[in-house]
Amino acid sequence: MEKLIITAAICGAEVTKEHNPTVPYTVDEIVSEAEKAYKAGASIIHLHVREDDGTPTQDKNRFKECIDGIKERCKDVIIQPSTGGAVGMTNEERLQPIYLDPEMATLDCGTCNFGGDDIFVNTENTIIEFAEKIYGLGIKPEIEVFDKGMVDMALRLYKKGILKAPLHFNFVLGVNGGIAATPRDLIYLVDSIPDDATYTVTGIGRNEFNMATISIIMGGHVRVGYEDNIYMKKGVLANSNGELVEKVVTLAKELGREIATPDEARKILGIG
Ligand code: KMH
Ligand code: ZN
Repeated sequence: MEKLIITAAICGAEVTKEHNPTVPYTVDEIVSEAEKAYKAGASIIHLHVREDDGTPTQDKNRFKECIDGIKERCKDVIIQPSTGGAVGMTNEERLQPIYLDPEMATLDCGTCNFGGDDIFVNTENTIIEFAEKIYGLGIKPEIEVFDKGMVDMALRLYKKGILKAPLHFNFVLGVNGGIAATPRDLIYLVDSIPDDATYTVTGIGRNEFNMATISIIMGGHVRVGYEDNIYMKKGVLANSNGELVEKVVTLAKELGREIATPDEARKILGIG
């Protein structure tokens, strides 16, 4: 089986220090959390950034400071800025980090409820605009899927030539408003994508490690990190993103799956 690519989503836009005091806000904290995740075995850093007070931002300069710091301490890691940002941001705001020459960027392929009154809006025209800009800059998109209809949207745009093979998906299961984190629903998503596509699996909250385990067994890849879950197990907060990555490495080793280096991840994903 292909080696396992581990993505660390170290920060996100929603989780705060009130949830877990080690959630990173400052540039130093973000760089340090990225380094811990990288040293533990992550080959991709999925990156959101914050102001010092924790406010999510897509500011290009703030992204540049964080990306420069991460590149200095994690020489070969793949950096994947978010173009999702936080609920309520404009498209222009969200797109800023793609102009920093990253290797990857996210491409959210549909609209969904995001808990409470929040709606994460991605109209068809937004998806097309983002896709054209991302491919236009030679960046590999990771197609973010929160519900099955988003796979179908991606496949429609693929047939039209707007998305290009090989497609790489991130299946996010367990968002309050998206597809449930069940083995059945994960298999449904995996069965719906082309044979030459790759996928990673993100289980939200308490679903993080059971979804990761299923993906390790099925030949998919895994994303973990504070964006998605702040606990090592029920009632035990993680001390760092590195600890969450370490747990996936342990699971993978127990299940006989080797971990991909960043360069091996590039080959698997067709980057560069
Ligand atoms: N923060 C969510 C509203 C992405 O990174 O592309 C969107 C998100 C997806 O996190
Ligand atoms: Zn994200």
